Amino acid sequence: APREVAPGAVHVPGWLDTAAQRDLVALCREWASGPAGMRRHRMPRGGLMSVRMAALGWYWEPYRYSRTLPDGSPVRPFPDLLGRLAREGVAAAYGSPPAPGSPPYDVALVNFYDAEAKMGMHQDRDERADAPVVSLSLGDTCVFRFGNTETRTRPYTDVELASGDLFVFGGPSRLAYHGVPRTRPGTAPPGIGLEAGRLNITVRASGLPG
Ligand code: MD3
Ligand code: FE
Repeated sequence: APREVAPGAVHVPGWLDTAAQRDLVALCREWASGPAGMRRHRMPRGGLMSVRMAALGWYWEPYRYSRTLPDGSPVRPFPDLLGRLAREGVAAAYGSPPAPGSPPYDVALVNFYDAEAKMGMHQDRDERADAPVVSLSLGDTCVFRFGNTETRTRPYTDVELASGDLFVFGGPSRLAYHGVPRTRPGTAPPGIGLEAGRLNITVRASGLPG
């Protein structure tokens, strides 16, 4: 059942069944192959992110979207399947799908965490649309830290995100600080084709002109 962690932030544990998780893991492998696949980005101050990222629809690097990769080659197209899943996810979390005329879901970021990877507290503010972000978790469970909109420190709430969980972040939660302080290696369920590590797919509306 959906659980509202904060206004607009809704966690739906076990939203994806094993078959759907297995299909998404296989697609992530495909999306991770090729030029925009599984890069460790360098932050503006020089540090290398421990999370590996692949981009679909738009290329993301700290902290902007672009239509092409740094070498000028095109980004992999945004899959219709992820647009459908995002709208279904919004409906499952909020009780109704996005209103007609809402900005279209057009970008997905696929994050891969090995046993050591983590993501520091940050806001997602590179999008020009206020559509909710839809997050799907696969593989190892993680500790997800959901904070406030003012600071990257307390108060925050830690939530365990397991394989198959849906999380939707909209409304007042859209600009909350959040991060992943750790994963729990060895907790991935059998039968989804991901023996070690964690994948997270976030689907977003960039609000940028097509
Ligand atoms: C709250 N990813 O890609 S997913 C990210 O698990 C990111 O890989 C984390 O933070 C991960 O930017 C957390 C949950 C999430 C995603 C986007 C959000 C929470 C969010 C955007 C706004 C507020
Ligand atoms: Fe984020």
